[in-house]
Amino acid sequence: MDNDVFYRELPKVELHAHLNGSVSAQTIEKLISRKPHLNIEHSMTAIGKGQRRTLDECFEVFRVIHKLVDTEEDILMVATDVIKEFAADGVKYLELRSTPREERDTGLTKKTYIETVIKAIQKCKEEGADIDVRFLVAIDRRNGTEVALETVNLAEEFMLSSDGLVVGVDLSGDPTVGHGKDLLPALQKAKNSGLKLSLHLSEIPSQLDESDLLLSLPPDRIGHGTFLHPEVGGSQSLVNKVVQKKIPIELCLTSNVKGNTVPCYSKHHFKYWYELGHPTVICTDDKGVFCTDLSQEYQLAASTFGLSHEAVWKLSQQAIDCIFGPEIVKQQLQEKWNDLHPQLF
Ligand code: 6MZ
Repeated sequence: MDNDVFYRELPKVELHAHLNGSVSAQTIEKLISRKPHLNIEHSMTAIGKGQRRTLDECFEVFRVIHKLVDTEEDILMVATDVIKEFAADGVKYLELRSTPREERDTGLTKKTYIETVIKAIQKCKEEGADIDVRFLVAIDRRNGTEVALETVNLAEEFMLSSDGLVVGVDLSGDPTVGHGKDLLPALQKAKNSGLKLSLHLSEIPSQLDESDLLLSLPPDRIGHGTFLHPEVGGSQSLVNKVVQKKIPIELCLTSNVKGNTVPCYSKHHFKYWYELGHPTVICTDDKGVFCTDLSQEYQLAASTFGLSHEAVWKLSQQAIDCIFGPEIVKQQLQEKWNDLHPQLF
């Protein structure tokens, strides 16, 4: 089987995808044509092949995309397109995450924001897309204690009313801004109410205290964890906590290379955690901004670290254990993987 076809056909689980970072070039074009007065060009919303930016510059890109996505209609289109694109890439289970925003000019509220994402998920299901989608409500770390609590309250409300579609909370945003200690009460509240937690941890150096504090919750999954291990200035005690609690790590190779937090693919911390035998899940982070897709991320991991097709299969199958969806969904996904295995090998 052709190598590209193998990766496309490989059934995959995507657990770390920010909605507005995942908007494809085609959808950006549609948004630009809706809002020509903004004078936004596609080059301002994506980081192309071979290009690298600082994390700061990446966050500027998100601000541009947010200007383009500021109505319910935009969110419905963006979320529907993103879900269908993941499905077309062979993703069978997707956990999307997004930060609810309010926009005074358009009347968008945080509540209608979440409702609209849920509507998009239901619409894709009704239209027969071969993908199970769940939603994580994101807390932007720069907004502090009060907003974090408000976000968790909303997430709790939707966990009860969304037919199981809202399954957790994400902590993300510019890692140079704010401190986890201010967000701890909100995260603890979310956990107590049964929401799962996926937290961006140690995405940049010098967050060791914060990571130690947040690991005490503990989170159910870690995003990036780039600087947790001692080889890059982290600590053995942090690694021990992650390993003892078996907390899966979501790893996004291209995002970290293009955002300049790792020097090159071969130095990516995938190697460290994979060799430890620790549960790692390959993800895209922001497939639109970083111009990638999940098939390509698996292929890059395999070619960089010499993984066989069997090893890649195991990696994609092992991701099923790390989802926040219920046990029954895990069983259904395992069956799907078992059915598809003979077609690939
Ligand atoms: C931290 C990130 C991120 O929420 O508007 N986001 N947070 N590190 C990253 N690494 C590159 N990539 C994306 O999607 C965009 C938002 O997701 C978070 C940021 O808060 C960004 O504003 P939503 O759908």
